Amino acid sequence: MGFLAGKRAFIVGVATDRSIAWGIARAMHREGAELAFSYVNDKMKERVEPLAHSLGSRLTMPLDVTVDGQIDAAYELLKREWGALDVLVHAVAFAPREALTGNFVAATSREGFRIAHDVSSYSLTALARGAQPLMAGRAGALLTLTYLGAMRSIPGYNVMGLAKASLEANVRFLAADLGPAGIRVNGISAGPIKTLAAAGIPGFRKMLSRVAEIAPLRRNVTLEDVGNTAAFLCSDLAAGITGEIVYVDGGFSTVGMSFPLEAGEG
Ligand code: NAD
Ligand code: 0WE
Repeated sequence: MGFLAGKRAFIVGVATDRSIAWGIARAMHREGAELAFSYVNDKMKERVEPLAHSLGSRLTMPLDVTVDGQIDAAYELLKREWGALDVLVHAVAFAPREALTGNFVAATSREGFRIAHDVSSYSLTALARGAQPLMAGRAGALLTLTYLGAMRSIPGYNVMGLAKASLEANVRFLAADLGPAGIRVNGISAGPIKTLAAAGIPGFRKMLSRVAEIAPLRRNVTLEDVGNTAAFLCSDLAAGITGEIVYVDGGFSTVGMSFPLEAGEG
């Protein structure tokens, strides 16, 4: 029996079969969880529904996290269909494309800042509010996805780094608030993975190859790496872990000499 048998998980953030949320869904399904999925708009509905069906899920719904009414409607549907919820996966981030292009100061407008923080951080608080009553009396778990740009300046990540720093603080404040109700809240800081959100980021391929040269494991991380850690963190195996950011990055963030030695030097 899988270590998530009997758990019901709501997955927010699947866009394609390369989405990190999809890697998480596959791992959770393998471990016996029952899944529900949201899609951001009608275009994504066409992509997400067949993916959901392939994991035996018929529970899919629209959810743009910037619209309060859609959050309410999603939880009303979950309450009607399931009555309760064990796991929420938040794998959503967005900043206007111009905000991720060029230098930080030049690229960061008031509106870009607002949108990045609304979609990428506030949405976790809003989704946690809806999940709380459905998780009452159960060992609930919330999980979000973050990136090293929260802690270090990374060229081009720009205002998304500020939004991820806010998201990581959000994890700690939610953990403190919801812990007494038995709900754990954690984040995974993933190394770069080629997803839809990464497509079209200038220099992303080069970033992948540099990380694979420098990281202790000498490779990039996979959807399976992140999915397995996510399944663990949302299971009762991780019952003592909350308010934590777990790095799934092949160790990249732990090294301080960020260039490989030339052949023969070591
Ligand atoms: P992705 O494009 O597959 O997923 C991003 C998701 O965000 C999409 O499903 C998109 O529909 C959704 N989204 C955007 N705006 C939304 C809104 N207003 N309402 C609801 N959903 C919305 O890309 P991904 O890389 O799988 O991203 C998932 C998470 O992983 C993000 O938080 C991202 O920051 C994080 N992350 C990604 C990487 C990477 O290198 N790919 C690394 C670390 C962390
Ligand atoms: O969080 C992310 C990317 C999130 C993202 C991506 C886009 C592209 C399309 C947010 N908003 C948008 N807006 C769009 O219009 N990552 C962790 C992936 C990523 O993005 C980078 C990275 C990495 C890694 C941008 C610059 C440098 C590194």
